[in-house]
Amino acid sequence: MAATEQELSAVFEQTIAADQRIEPRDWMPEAYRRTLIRQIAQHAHSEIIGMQPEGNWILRAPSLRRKAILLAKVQDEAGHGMYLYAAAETLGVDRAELTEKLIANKQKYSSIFNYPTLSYADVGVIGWLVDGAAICNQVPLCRCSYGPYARAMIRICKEESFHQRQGYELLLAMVNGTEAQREMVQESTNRFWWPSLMMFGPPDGDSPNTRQSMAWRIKRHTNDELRQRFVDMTVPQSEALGVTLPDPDLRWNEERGHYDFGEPDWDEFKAVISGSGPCNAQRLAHRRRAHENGAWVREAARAYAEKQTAKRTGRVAA
Ligand code: BYC
Repeated sequence: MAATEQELSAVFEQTIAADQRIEPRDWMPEAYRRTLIRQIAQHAHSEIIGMQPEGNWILRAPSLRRKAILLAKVQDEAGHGMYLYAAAETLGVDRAELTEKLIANKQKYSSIFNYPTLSYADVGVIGWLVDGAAICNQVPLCRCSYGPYARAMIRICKEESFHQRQGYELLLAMVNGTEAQREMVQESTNRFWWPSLMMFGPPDGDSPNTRQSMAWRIKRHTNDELRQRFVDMTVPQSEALGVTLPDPDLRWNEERGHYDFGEPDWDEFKAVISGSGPCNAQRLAHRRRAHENGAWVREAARAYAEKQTAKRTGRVAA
């Protein structure tokens, strides 16, 4: 006799409570599937759109070495997008459908990529702060309850650590260079600090998804917990670089054993995630153009796959 929905739901809850993984063939509540598709799609889109701000500097990298490093990093982001679209596909969606939703502005991507990259120091600061924030947020996702997402995150996190270090190494070179280079690093840090804090999402009190995602062990920490962890980790790094973080309220709180810090501008955050950030229109237009220009590649790949299948099965391709 087939199990009832109640029995299937009990097995699901037990699996979560025992800290085991839910796999694609397992029964799962529709809302769990929908939440994962939303988060993984948003994450995949972020990796793909995230190629644009840094890609902007590949042709203007100051040396062959810097160009090779930046090329490798941007290529890694494309790879991360691919692993994540593959993880989303295990939930019964198609990556073509997700891309259509992205370019139709129906699915989100990380707010951080709607800010411009105005100087080469931004490449270092993105590695240091943006990839640093990404690591803080993503390491706990390696223990997410959904198997394919958790496994994709393990590899992604290893590569993100390299990205963070390349950013920090670039900044170390710049702060040990000329006064103009040090100023570039400070100016870039001033622009990216607050948007980096916003990457963790709204404050817990305004986060509609956190409670349920924590109960399902998709998220392991709240947005505010991870933001605090990021600040605590980053302040000593800023001191080592000799860079000031643009927050007059930032100070060590002996009692809490954490840094206190100011409130990001949540109105700015809301504007950016609802499409009115400095680069939203530009990022989506670029992605749309790349999708249209790539139509012939998808067509060729499809024709090739059909030919291979026809060869294997002895049928002639239509
Ligand atoms: N930007 O209830 P909440 C990278 C949305 S890629 C835009 O807290 P949740 C990298 C949220 O989707 C980094 N939207 O949501 C790549 C929700 O909207 P909907 C990407 C945001 O899901 C290239 C609403 O606000 N990382 O590192 O529980 C180069 C309410 O929020 C943002 C990931 O995607 C935001 N910052 O928590 C370099 C990590 N924050 O869908 C680096 C995976 C919130 O209800 N994602 N929203 O309309 C997560 O961990 C979680 O989804 C979040 C948000 C913590 C981001």
